[in-house]
Amino acid sequence: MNIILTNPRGFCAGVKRAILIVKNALKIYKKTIYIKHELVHNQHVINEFRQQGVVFIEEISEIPDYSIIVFSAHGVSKKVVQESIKKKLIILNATCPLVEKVHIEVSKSSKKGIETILIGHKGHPEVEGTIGQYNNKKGKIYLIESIEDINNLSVKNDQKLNFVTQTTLSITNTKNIITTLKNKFPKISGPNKEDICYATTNRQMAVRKLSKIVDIILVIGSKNSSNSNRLVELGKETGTVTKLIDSFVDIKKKWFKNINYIGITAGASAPEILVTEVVQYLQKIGANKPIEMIGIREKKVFKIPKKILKIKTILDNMDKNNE
Ligand code: 0CN
Ligand code: SF4
Repeated sequence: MNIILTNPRGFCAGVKRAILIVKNALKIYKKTIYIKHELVHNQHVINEFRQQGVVFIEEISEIPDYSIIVFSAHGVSKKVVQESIKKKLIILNATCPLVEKVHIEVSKSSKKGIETILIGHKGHPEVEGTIGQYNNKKGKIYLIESIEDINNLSVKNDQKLNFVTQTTLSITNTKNIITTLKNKFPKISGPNKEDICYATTNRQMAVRKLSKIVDIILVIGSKNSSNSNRLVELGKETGTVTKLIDSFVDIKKKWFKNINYIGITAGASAPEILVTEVVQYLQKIGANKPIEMIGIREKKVFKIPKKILKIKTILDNMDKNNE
């Protein structure tokens, strides 16, 4: 059995930034760090932070006034920000800048009262946060998940209409939805392509390439990770057996009967340690040394908020002086 490791895979710039924010917060603050929702949708990451005393919550009302709150990479609604300010919380915003970009667009449309269509998955925290940027009663934000939803959609003014998308959708599905949307509402404006982020795009392109050479694909990612699920869907669409696993523990030996090539990828929130463990497991049951597939090199880095950077620099300098 041969193992092919896809590139790029695993952590994106937004996830790295979110994790760095919490790691620094743990060093800086001596109080409990609360995180609204899972910082990123990965069980391994969440459990590690839990072990360090981080508390995950869903509602701002669950925590005491003056607490420290981190907003997850998926972003929050304006209402959540207002609630946090009202409770005098120290806010550390780990929303990915690429999600923030979509928030700004919706916020602008909201101010102008321009109706907005959001393409995304109902119930996903990013979708809730994005919908929650629209607070103009004169306009409206509509959520659509599929082409069928467009058929049933009627807006008040189709001459002034805008669309945005969730960042972690399927590229091909979304393209089809946007084409249908533009056919129904020719005057609609929106991003040049869509708001799907670079990391989602690159990981999907890599899986498409991978599917041409392997017999089975293992996607490392948690069940609630949208971008990881889109990789599974894509693998299956190409006709390749594709499995979503949280870690090597989920692997079943029977998957590898008559299999020569195993492809491995990881969602944007899955740490590389999980890939290493899967490879080690597969080697233990007879696979060869893994081969890295050539792919796009991602250079994107997002800076952490100045508020954290400043305190961190002061603490680092104090450490140096005490050495
Ligand atoms: O798995 P994630 O935490 O989130 P979704 O793919 O479910 O949106 O990955 C980071 C992405 C973001 C925002
Ligand atoms: Fe940001 Fe994309 Fe990563 Fe989400 S998957 S955190 S939008 S870079």
